[in-house]
Amino acid sequence: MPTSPLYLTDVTLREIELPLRERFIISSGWVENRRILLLELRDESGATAWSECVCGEEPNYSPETVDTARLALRRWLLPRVLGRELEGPEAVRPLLDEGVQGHPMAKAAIEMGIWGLSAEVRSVSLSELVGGTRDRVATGISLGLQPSPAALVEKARQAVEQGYGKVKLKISPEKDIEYVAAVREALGPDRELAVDANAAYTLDDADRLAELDAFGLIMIEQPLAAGDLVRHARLQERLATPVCLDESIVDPPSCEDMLALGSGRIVNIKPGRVGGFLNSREIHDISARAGVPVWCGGMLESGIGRAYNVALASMPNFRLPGDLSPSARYWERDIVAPEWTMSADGFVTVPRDRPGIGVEVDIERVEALTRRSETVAAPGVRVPA
Ligand code: OSB
Ligand code: MG
Repeated sequence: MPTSPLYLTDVTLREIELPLRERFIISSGWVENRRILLLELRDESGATAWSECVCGEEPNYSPETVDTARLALRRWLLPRVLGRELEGPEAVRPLLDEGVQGHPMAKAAIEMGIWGLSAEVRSVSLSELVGGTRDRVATGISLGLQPSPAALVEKARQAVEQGYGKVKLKISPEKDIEYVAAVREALGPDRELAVDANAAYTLDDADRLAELDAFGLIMIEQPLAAGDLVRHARLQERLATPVCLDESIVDPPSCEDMLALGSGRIVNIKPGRVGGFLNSREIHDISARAGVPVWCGGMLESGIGRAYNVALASMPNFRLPGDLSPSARYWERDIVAPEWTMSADGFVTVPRDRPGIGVEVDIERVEALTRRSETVAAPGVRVPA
């Protein structure tokens, strides 16, 4: 593929507020109005690409938030890439990591945006640029905590009817066995069912978690705290159900540690959580070599972040359905056209026939939803006020 270096002239940081159709509750918190940080990157040829920072408003899932990411982007991260020769998207990670600890979601928003911009400039699909091979990706749904087992059963039934290939139930120590039992009973033994605890348990709960083995789950996602790789290994020894790690996998070394310790048997890759596409690809490759399947997690992204997830999930070792629900599951109306849809048999199409991220941003709608906006420019570049 012919490549020429990129020079970013300016990046506009916008915060929009996009109301979810319904409150999404997990063991560590909840969200109703999604505050989303969007980046619009521009290069010296005038080409642009949009990307999304996946942080939440509160630091319940990870330490980063919309507010910390905006600060990190403006103050430390954007100045490292603006006006600098970028050989290609693979060159971005070291520039962002040098001298800046942490802030993986803020870093990923830039790094992924440069993948998107490169795809645009080279006139290839993002999927092709990152090494994707699939035309469509299997889709699962992640159901938030519900007020009663009956309410959860109703949601799960609807999901199966809509065609989802996997149903994931959020659990907490207050809402686990009884809820999972009710859903398994209602859906029958053959449905792919998973649970996600978002780090709500400790190793003292091992006996209780082992009770979940009775329900034939395809995985239990992140039962223990993010840093608990050793304790996850102890827990995995006691469970028949495969442990999948989400919050614990923050970069390629943490994935290697999981494999070395036996802390889990499946990896959830969220490109924002691991600092971008290059790290995602490394984690994908490390897992593939170990015979460990990966799948693409979600962070209630708008249609922009979803485009990146779908492109990533078209890589070959994404072997389980991703949390890649269609736009209409989350929003009255998305901010992209076309909106993301799911086929009746539970697949989302990878837009491999379109250059760049494969969807157009609905600027008017973004403007209407914008709560704040600022443009950070390379030295010497003038931007309209
Ligand atoms: O743990 O996977 C998670 C949403 C916010 C924070 C953490 C998680 C989630 C989800 C939603 O499960 C998945 C989706 O975007 O549909
Ligand atoms: Mg999770």
